Amino acid sequence: MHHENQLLVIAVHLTICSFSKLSELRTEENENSSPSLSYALHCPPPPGFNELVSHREGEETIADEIDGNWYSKALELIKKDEYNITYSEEHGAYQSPNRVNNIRFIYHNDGFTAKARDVNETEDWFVRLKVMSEKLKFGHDDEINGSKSSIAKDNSDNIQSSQLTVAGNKAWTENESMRIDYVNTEEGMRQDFIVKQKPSGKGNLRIDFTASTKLKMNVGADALTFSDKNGGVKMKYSALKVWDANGKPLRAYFEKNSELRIKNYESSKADRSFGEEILNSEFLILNSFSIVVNDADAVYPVTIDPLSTSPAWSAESNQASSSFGESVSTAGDVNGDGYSDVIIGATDYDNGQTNEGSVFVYHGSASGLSVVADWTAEPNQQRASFGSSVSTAGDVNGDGYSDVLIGVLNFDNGQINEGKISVYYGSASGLSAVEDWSYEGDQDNSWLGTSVSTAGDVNGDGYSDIIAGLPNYSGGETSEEEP
Ligand SMILES: [Ca+2]
Ligand SMILES: [Ca+2]
Ligand SMILES: [Ca+2]
Ligand SMILES: [Ca+2]
Repeated sequence: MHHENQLLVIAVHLTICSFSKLSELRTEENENSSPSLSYALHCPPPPGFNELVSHREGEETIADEIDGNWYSKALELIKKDEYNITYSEEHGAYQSPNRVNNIRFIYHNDGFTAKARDVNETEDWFVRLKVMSEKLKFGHDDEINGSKSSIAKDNSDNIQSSQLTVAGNKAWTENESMRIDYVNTEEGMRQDFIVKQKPSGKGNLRIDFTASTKLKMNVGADALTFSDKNGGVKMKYSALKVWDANGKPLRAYFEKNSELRIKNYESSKADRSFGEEILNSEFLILNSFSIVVNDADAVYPVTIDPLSTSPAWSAESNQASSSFGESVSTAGDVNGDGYSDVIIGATDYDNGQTNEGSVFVYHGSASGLSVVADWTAEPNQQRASFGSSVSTAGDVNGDGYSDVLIGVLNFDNGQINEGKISVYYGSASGLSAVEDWSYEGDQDNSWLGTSVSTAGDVNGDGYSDIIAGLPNYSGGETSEEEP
């Protein structure tokens, strides 16, 4: 099999169906010397799928039955949902990507870690921001400088032991003295400290923090910036706004306390899982700083509200936020209610893994399509490009419910960027939570799943077949699995 312009055909066994190998076909229209791979799923014939829409590179066609208004609304919601804070089993922490700022925030009870959303050779930094000391330490200047123990006593219930609660793009943690709110939006990640009661003593209200990082922390009155050795600002902790219970603005500023360099720092296991391993030759800098608030005439509670952003990235941010590399198709009728459903692939969607991709299915109804997805799936593999192509599969298992095909262009499982196609079966309640059938490229850079579609009945045996593009397949025998 050394001819480049072949349509490679493989018969794959699927337990509930029967199979036979399809004959090899030559395709005239195969441009770019790109063979395609066709998988035959020999199943009972699908109910008719004339409504197939395929969205290929260079084509912006959306089927007539997929309303353009609905589509743009659904995409807007997908983009917004990416800012949600979700628990990552893999990393054992809550996290949220922030595409516009190219930051991933990891949430802890006592603060957060910011790092590049897309970690690579040039974007590999982190800042771990923490409310200082074993106990939440805040109070007035004179107490900080005088008897520190009295402040600790005021806050016996420390913030580190309180639970982080998460809803959508918000998270919060709270004890008797303070509440910390997090809100992740395109604007940046906002962290609000709500100090419930006025600490005893005189002088300014002061909250102490540490910032551990390899970056250089620069302290200005109204901003902290963290920059690399070339002076490029990676993260900015700024837009410090403070107000009291009546909404009255209070004067506040950042103040640097000390800087401690730690050589041969070993990061914790949890930190390492986020790629925060620090080379032995490098220093970890433990910066200490305070937010100081003039609360002389303030009515408590007082809210302290800094914003975390990355100014360096903002030029490209709009572009970065505008595209996931979407693919869209009718999904057939995956829940058998008589209404056509729609499938959208967001190839670069980030839900814990950079550009893993995600797929969203929307059930049709008498009142049309909801912009809230009824079904989603994701690969939990960095840069897998799940949803690189999406399509109805017809009804490959003959149960009367439409099934869907999902291409996973850059999927790795033994081979790098081998790609995969996945099939999820429909049911009365919609698509399965986990894939029911899949096939891998099994060759480095074969990128199986560039395109997927139902082929109808290619060999006339009465069963629905699948075609999956395999742009870079090369070499001898195709792998064949036969019953
Ligand atoms: Ca339906
Ligand atoms: Ca994920
Ligand atoms: Ca089915
Ligand atoms: Ca493989």
